[in-house]
Amino acid sequence: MVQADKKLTEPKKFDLNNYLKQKKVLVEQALDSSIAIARPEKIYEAMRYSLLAGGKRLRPILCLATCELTGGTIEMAMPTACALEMIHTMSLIHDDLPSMDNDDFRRGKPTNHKVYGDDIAILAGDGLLAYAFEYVATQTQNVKAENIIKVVACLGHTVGAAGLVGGQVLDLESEGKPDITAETLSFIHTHKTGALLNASVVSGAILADAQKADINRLSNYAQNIGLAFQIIDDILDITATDEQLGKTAGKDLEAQKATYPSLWGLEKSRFKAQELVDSAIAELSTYGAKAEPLRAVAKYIVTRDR
Ligand code: GRG
Repeated sequence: MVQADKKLTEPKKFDLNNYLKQKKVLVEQALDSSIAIARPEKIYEAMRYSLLAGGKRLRPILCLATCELTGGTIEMAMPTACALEMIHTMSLIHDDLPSMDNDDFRRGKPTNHKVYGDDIAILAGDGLLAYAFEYVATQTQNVKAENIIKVVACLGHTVGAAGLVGGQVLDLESEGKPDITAETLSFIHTHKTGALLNASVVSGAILADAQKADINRLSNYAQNIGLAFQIIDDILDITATDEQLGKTAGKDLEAQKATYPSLWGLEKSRFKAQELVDSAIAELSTYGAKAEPLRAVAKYIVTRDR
């Protein structure tokens, strides 16, 4: 009897797997209807090939979760959530090109340039990038115009030289230099990986018209999970299989890239990632049960195996 009472009064544990699964279905449906095939068919097919190839959809899910946490709705955030995935996908297409990381597999499928050729892969990336901005500007509803403009500015800042592009340039320059400093490594990853995760969280809050203090707190959360995400990415490149990752594992070692495990070793890297996730979760202390999705996503980032 006591046992049964306890079960009734205990708060229900948040089911992250179910949450991620449900949100992923919503995002996949929205992405599928975001781009129709038109003339010239080849470019639309190439854009859809990579955009609909799967992936964890972490960036759109973070945007939706943050918008809901700060009082907005899924509908308000979905166009931006799709745009974040378009930007992420275009960065993967360009990153995989022979002139960059030269990868043959991504998300368990041949990379875009392997299927369509380098020329179309570059253009598919460009097409997705341009469409991401058009999509936010034309499809966002029930959000103040000034907040839509803020999101567009945030995305522009995030993809450009102050964000992904800058991080990628320093990453390319650091190849074959396994002795780069922790400071340079941190610069690369806060720009290459952290910036888009930060924009995912911040844009969700902007769309919900959140207060500045909330946006700052949530941005701190995002910066912490961003770095943790990259540390785990570096660890998985060593410990996971090609099948788990959907791409060739062990590429960092082959390219003589400095990584967190090469600087700190595997054990310290795992410890640091956990510390960052704890700090991220601490930023959510004022939100109570409403922030369970963001807490669970933070925990997932260090426990994921792909
Ligand atoms: C943005 C204009 C513009 C150009 C791109 C190529 C480039 C400049 C930047 C590289 C960015 C990049 C590929 C960063 C790596 C980020 C990363 C850790 C990707 C893996 O993300 P997951 O694990 O992948 O979320 P899935 O497939 O699950 O979505």
